[in-house]
Amino acid sequence: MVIIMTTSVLYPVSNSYRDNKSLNGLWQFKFDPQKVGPAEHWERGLTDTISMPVPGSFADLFTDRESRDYTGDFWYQTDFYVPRDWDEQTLLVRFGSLTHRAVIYCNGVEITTHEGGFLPVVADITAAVNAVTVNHLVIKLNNELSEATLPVGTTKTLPTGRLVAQPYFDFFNYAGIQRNVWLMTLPKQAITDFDTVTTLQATTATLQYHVQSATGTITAQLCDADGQVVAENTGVAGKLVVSNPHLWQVRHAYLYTLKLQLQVAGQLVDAYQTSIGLRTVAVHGEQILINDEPVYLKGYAKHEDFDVLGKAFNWSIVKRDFECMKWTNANCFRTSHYPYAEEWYQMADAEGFLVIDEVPAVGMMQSTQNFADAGKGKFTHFFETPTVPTLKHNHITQVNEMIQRDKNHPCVFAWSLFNEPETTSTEAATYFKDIFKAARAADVQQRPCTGAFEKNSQPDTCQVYPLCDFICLNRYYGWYINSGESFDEATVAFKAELDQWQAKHLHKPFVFSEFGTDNLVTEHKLPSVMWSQEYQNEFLQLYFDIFDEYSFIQGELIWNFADFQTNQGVLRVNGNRKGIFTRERQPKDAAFLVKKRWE
Ligand code: BDP
Repeated sequence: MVIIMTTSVLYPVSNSYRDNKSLNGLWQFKFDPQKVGPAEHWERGLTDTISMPVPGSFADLFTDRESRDYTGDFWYQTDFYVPRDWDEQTLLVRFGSLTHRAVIYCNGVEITTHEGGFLPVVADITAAVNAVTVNHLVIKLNNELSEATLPVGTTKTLPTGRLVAQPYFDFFNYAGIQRNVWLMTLPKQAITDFDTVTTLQATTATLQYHVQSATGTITAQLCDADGQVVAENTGVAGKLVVSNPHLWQVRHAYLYTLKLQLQVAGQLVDAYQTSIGLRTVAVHGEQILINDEPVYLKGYAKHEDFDVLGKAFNWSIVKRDFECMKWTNANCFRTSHYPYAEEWYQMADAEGFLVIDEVPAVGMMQSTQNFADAGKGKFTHFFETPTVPTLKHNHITQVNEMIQRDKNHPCVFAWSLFNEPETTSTEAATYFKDIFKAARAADVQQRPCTGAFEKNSQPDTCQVYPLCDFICLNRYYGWYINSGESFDEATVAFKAELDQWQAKHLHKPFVFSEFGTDNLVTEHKLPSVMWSQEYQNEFLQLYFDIFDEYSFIQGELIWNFADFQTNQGVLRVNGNRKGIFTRERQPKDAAFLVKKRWE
């Protein structure tokens, strides 16, 4: 499916035709618990504000509980001038994300709205800006959860009238302007989007490209890492054929630069350049193939999460996480449970990491302890509720936006379309048929589509797994069930399930997309007990041994890369402690076990 755009979500670049300026910094901020902002015309300019860093998640910056747990409307403002030489161009403000929904105003005029907190929002402010005087950019945000929006949850009103988020998912509901903000130009006649598909021949690779732009002539060049042009073509669509190509290989990335230019009436009017990796992805029988070679996935399901920062984008965290992942010899991660900031994928492209890119469809079971209930057979008729049509619309929109944003990254080799929904009803099957259909229609590369299944999704009951190209299982035998003194049961129960999957002869790869135990760095015990580091090691070893017995298991992504913040509860010790690394990114004992296995 081709998405027609009035603007462009392409990541900002600068060249002779395009310029941009970061709007990151200290913004003005105000909570609006009574939701009086629109009636009092806060869009014209905020008063009585406090300062707030952008990018930032507001929650952990405060010292009082009310502000940390604030749920409802909140407003941001920054003021800016337009550089003098930026006239005659389209002016865009581009947010990496606005969590979870936003209305954008420029100089008091509503520009656009957006639903969904983990994908870019672009506002065309050309008609609203003052060329010479100061401009006011005001954003109204809202972080309430509902069963009609992603990620799924509810919002509770306390007796005091305060709203609090009740996520049906297991991570803190961080919100705010959490990613980079750019003021940027787009030429009036511009390149607005492009897609690419690689195919491999005996000694050549062909990059088929297709550009969306204003009417004109497109030239496409592919340059190698030394800047030499290795292939060239003219036309909105065409082929760039590379002899003796350097392929983008797992953990041995090679990136070319794709340079696109637009000419109108003989004049060069726009250019766009980006890194491109030449690689193919396929699923064949029980194997996942990258460049026709089988790959076994080793790595983690992650979160965007850090002390104080919450979910705020920060290059140093990205860098440290990749260094830690490389140190353990990992080659893959899943962006559980939402698309991450775009810069994560840029680094994954450069480092040769495989990424399973996940849409924020998490919490599709009415439970605030979903993670524990999932293993115990709870069923809530989630897909039979009246909000499902609206939810489905939002889900499909976000699948489209995610694929639109990430389709040209070589690191992204699969789309994860959900995490742990109820899958045993015909309503669920109908719902997900449409989600998969949308994803397959949106991706010209036809990457494998999957989703992560919890324990209720068993071989004989799950109605959704046949839609998947490979099957991702989240399993906690030995933690939420068959744990502690019953640990011996875990092997029996786990293998019994795997035998059932095997007996189905699906000839599809299986990937363990989650498995792990909570543990505290302070806890050591011989013999092990739950929450000790020894227990985590024994649990992981048990899983590794079992994985090695089944040929259809083609990957192991541990839950979780690092400890992370969640809502409070008796099952959480200031967050989820299943990290192989601490929240500060230092290794727990298990990190050494994992490093050795993946060597
Ligand atoms: C799974 C969820 C994940 C949780 C994890 C856990 O997919 O979000 O954090 O369990 O309980 O059910 O640690």
